Amino acid sequence: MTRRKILRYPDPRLLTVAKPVTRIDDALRRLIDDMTETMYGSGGIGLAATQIDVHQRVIVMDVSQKRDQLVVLINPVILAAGGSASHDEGCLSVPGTTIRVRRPAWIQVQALDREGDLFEVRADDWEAVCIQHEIEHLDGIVFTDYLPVAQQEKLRKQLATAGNRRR
Ligand code: GNR
Ligand code: NI
Repeated sequence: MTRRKILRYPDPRLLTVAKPVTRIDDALRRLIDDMTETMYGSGGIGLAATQIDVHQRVIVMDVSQKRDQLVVLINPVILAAGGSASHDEGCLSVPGTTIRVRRPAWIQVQALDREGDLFEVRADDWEAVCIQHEIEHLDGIVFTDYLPVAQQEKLRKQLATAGNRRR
């Protein structure tokens, strides 16, 4: 397993729309292992393949306290959603920034697991927040899109210099 570099906003590669996975093979499972190591290694509760510059519809997440409940979602689809809730969200691609985002409070999701078997899960709380946040990454959306354009512009400038310093 290898920890991969996470793309930082405003990297234009974060705007790429990921393609559905068509083969679940060893190469894909290696990608999943790398994403898992990258997520745990950086302390995130989720990671979309987009964030490591791989534009396939793959998500890993673990919202458990003990960090021992890994969930892999391949080609995830939201079948139903309801309610409404706001949470302060963070993003590994936008370090040091939290944004309050209002989203459906629960979702019913269908996806393939790492063996290629279809499963469904009803998610709420942080799990629902995380899955929606990750699916947006797969669609080329970053949560900064929820900010007014003037604030997006300001943040882009701040992070462009902060990011360069860290590299
Ligand atoms: O680690 C993460 N924490 C988080 C907190 C609140 C809402 C969403 C998230 S996802 C984020 C990891 C990440 O950037 N995934 O794309
Ligand atoms: Ni994110």
